[in-house]
Amino acid sequence: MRVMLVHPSALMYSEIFLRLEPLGLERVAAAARDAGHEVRVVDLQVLSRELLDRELVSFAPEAVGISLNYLANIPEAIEIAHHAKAASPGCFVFLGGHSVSFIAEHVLEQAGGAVDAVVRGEGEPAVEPLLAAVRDGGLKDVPGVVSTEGRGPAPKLLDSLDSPRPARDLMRRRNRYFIGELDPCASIEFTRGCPWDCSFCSAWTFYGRSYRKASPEGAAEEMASIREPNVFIVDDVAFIRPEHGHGIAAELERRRVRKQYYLETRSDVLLRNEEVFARWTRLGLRYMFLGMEALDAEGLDLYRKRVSPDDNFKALETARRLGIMVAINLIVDPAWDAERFRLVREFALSVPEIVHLTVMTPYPGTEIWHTEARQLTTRDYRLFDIQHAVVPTTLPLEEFYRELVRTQAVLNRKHLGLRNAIGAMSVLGRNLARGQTNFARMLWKFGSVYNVRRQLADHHRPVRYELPLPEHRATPPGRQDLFIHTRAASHARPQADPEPDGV
Ligand code: B12
Ligand code: SF4
Repeated sequence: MRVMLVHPSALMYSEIFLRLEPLGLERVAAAARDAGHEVRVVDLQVLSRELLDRELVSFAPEAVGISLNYLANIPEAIEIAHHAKAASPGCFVFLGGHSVSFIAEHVLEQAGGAVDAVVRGEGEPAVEPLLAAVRDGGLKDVPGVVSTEGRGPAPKLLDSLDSPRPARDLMRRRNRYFIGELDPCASIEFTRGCPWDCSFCSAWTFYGRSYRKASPEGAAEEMASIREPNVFIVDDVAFIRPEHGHGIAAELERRRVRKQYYLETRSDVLLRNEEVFARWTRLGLRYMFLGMEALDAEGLDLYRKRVSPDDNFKALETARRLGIMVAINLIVDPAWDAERFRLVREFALSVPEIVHLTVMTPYPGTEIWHTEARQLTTRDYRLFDIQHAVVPTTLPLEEFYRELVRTQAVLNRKHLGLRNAIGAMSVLGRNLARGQTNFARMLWKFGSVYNVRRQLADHHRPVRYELPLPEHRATPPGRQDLFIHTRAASHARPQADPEPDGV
């Protein structure tokens, strides 16, 4: 069967800093190809809409799958689905990915016949039986699939992360993937899932709090096959298990693989496993994203982060000592007043790290969705990108955005201050010499993306598709009710103790 897989365009507010390869879609592409299908991938983060429209006609796909990790992309995906049906009559259109898994039935209905099925959970084990059912019938028996025939059996977890390898060879314009000065940059996955349970996050609910690891040999072999000199490790929390981090490092050392790396982890993991991170700096680890989320114990408790402010600050010292450049994330509470923003600016200017701000946003699949969703001020999918306020702000909205943009601008100026600008210029020179322009574009884009008028105007666009509200319940749902993958339904056994204290 001719299968076309599509990733929607990048969200403007994240495109400033990064644009990365859609690893999940590449793995689904590999699984479909392994099942004997002819597969083409169109990533609208780096390819034009005109190209997609042309290829929908010239390739005439019999099935079109669209990736929906991000809620904000849902209206665009529905629009692409309508277009695919018109351009390639009779083609079967399906959606899959993180966000759509939590609201599958709703999106299916909203698409008004343009979408035939939604895959909940991991795509690799679902795609072969799904495409077979498209040909032979029996959609309602495919695990993880929701269609007009109803909801199929519970989704299955992949047996092993070692295969299928992402179909990187199917991607075009790979030189457009970058993160900051790591330009160009590929991505890789060492582990899947997270054993913690932060209240604002759906990474743990998607995988039913399971945690799986690729084999060190498999991970190193895949790394060695990557052409790019820079790699983003997509794991939610890197190197939770020190022996796993050491195992991959040993395999990379043996193969003499050297690249520059960017990863995300937690303060307590960095403190506990400092030696692993130190070993990885010798292999090329340069940047680290630490989800600090709040500066005070009260905020950390509220998000159930299970770390103390003290650990967070100790982790920063450790990273500095190791020579790793850290980007810290802080969650902006819509209840913040001007004084609170001022304090954050003061903090951000007092540390050498990059400080990144995201606005607290209840997402389907998170615990806060069930406690906060009833006070949503908007249900426009496009505003659920953690850069807009979707629940009431204490400050009038315009002032809230003024403070937010002012804080973002202070942070941006700090990173592009004279000393950093000189550093940036040398990186820029090196990248331009290699024909890589992503980092250069990033440096000049900030003002056009982050501005109060634009953010406010985003709230006044006509809304065609809206998020559903959580169903009303007398008592809040239990944790298992939030899970997409439940362990009983999985044929792969999670490999780690799911209790954070035990990892
Ligand atoms: C790596 C990552 C990124 C990367 C790469 C994104 C990319 N281009 O793919 C970067 C850093 C760029 C990024 C950015 C953002 N991210 Co992000 N990201 C992740 C992270 C940590 C892992 C995703 C990943 O690659 N996993 C590994 C691959 C193999 O799995 P996967 O992508 O989920 O794919 C599997 C399934 O979803 C499914 N699937 C996926 N696509 C398809 C398609 C079809 C047809 C089918 C059948 C199945 C299918 O099958 C795949 C294989 O099993 C997730 C958290 C998580 N654990 O999921 C957050 C996450 C997806 N991100 C999130 C957010 C909020 C963002 C940002 C909006 C943050 C911001 N404002 O800066 C931006 C927006 C990016 C954009 N669209 O422009 C949220 C999503 C929230 C939501 N409900 O919308 C998540 C869940 C994090 C969280 N803790 O809440 N992100
Ligand atoms: S530790 Fe990170 S990935 Fe895990 S639940 Fe918390 S925020 Fe999500």
